[in-house]
Amino acid sequence: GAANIGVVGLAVMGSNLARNLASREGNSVAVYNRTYARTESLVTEHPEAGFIAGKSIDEFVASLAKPRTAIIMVQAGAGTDAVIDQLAERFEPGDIIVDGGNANFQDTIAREQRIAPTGIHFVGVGISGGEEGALKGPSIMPGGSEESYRTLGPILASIAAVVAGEPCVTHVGTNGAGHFVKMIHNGIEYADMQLIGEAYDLLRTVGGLPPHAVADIFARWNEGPLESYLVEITADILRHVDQATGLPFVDVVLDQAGSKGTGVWTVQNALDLGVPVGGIAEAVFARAVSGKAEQRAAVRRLVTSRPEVQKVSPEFAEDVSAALYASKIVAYAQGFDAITAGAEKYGWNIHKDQIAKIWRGGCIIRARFLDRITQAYTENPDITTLLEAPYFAQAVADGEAAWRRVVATAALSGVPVPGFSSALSYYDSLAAERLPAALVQGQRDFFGAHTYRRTDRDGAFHTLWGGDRSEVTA
Ligand code: NBP
Repeated sequence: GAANIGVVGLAVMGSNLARNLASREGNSVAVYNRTYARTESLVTEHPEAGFIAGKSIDEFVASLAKPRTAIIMVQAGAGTDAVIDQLAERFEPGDIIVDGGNANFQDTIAREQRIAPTGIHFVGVGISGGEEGALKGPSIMPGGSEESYRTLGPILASIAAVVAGEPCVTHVGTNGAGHFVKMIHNGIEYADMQLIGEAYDLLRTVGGLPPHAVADIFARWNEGPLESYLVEITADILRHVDQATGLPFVDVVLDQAGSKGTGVWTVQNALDLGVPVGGIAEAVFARAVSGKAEQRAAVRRLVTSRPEVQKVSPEFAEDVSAALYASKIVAYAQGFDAITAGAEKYGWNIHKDQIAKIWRGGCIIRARFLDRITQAYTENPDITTLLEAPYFAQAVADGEAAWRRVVATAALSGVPVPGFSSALSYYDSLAAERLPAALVQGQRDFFGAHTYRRTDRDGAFHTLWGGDRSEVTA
C-alpha cells in the first residue's frame, strides 16, 4: 500500500476532507465510497489531488500503507457501523479506524470497546467547521489511544485550521473524549447564538433600531472583546436584504429555529452528570419554544396589550454589549464545567487550556475570547469555575450593573431574554450568601424524611415533623 491515509464516504464532508488531506505535503490519500459513481466524480474533478481510488473495500484496504489509517465520513449511525465492520474484518492489529462523523460519544465509547479485542485502534474524532472547515481547515478533536495518536496526530495536524502558527488539534483524551468535547462545543455554540439573538432583539425592539443599524453595532463589537465568527456573520446577516421583497432578510425568515440534536445531547448529558448548564439548556428550549406555533398563536390571541417598551439612554447599546459579554462568560463557564464533569466521569485527562486553544480556529465558536480561557486555565488548571479567573471576574464585575439594567429593561418591556436572565440568575446563585436551598431541604425532610445537614455541626439530621418537632441524628 502507498497511501498514508484513506477516506471512506465521499459525500460533501468526506470529499472535502480528502481534498484537504491531499493538498498537504506528505499525504497520499486513498478514497472509497459505497457507490463508485461518487468516487469517480471526485477523482475526475480533482486530478491534482492524486487520489488512489478503490473500486471495492478490498482494493481500498490494499492501497493503504501500514499502520493502515482510514477516516470514515459516512452517515452517523448504521452507516458508520457497517463501514467499521467492513474495515475491522480486513485491518490488522495496530491499524487505525477513525470515525470523523457526528457520533454520540457514548456510541464511540461502545464502538471502541467492541473493536479493542481485535488490536485495531478505534478513534472517534470530532470535526467542527462544516463543509468549508473540512476543505480549508477544521478544528479537530480526536479521542482514542495515545498510540494511535502518534500516527494520526501529524496527519490531523496537517489539515487543521492554524491559529498563531499552531494547528487547531489536540489529543483530547481516550475513547469517546473527542466526540464528547465536540458535543460540548456545539452546546456552547447554541448558547452563544441565543445570546446574540437576544442582543439583536433588544437593540431592535427596545433600542428601536432597524436591522442595518443593529448590523453596524455588531460590526463595531467585532472590533473589540466580542470579536468572533458568530458576531461577524450576524452583522452580515442583518445587513442582508431579501432580493424578492426588498425587505430585511431577517424579517422574511420564519422565526422558528431548527436543531439537529447535539445541543440536546449536551443538556441530556449535563442533566445526567448534575452539571448546571442553564445557558445551553435555555438556548435549546428557546429554539423549541420558537417552534410551538400553535401555542404562540394561542397566547398572542389572548394577550391584548403588551408592556410598554422602556425608554432607554443612548448608552443602551453599550449596556447590551456588557450584558452579552457577561452572559457569554457564564455560558462558557458552564460548558467547561460540563467538560470537567465528563472528564471525571469517564476517566479522561482533558487539558481545558488546550481545548480553548483548538477552538480558536476552524469552528463556529472561534473567537478572540478563547485566548482568555486558555490563559485562565494555563495560569491555574484547578480553578473551580472560569468566573474565578482574574480576567473573567473583572470582566463580569465591570459589566454587572449594565447586565442588571438590561435584564430588568427586557422584563419591563416584555422582551424575552432567557439566555441573559438565566446567566444572571446563575451568577447571582453563585454569588449569594445564602440560597433558598435551605428551605428546599426543610421541605424534603418534612415530607420525605430526606434529612439535612446543619451549618453549625457535622452529621445528617431529621426533624420529627409529625411529632414533637425535636431533632434526631439520622
Ligand atoms: P451524509 O451524512 O449525507 O452520508 C452520505 C455518505 O454515507 C455517502 O458517502 C454514503 O454512501 C454513505 N453511506 C450511507 Br448513507 N450508508 C452507508 C453504508 N451503509 N455503508 C457505506 N456507506 C454508507 O454525508 P456528509 O453530509 O458528508 O456527512 C458525513 C458525516 O459528517 C456525518 O456523520 C455527518 O453528521 C458529519 N457532518 C459533520 C459536519 C460538521 O460540521 N462537522 C457537517 C456535516 C456533516 P453512498 O454514496 O453509497 O450513498
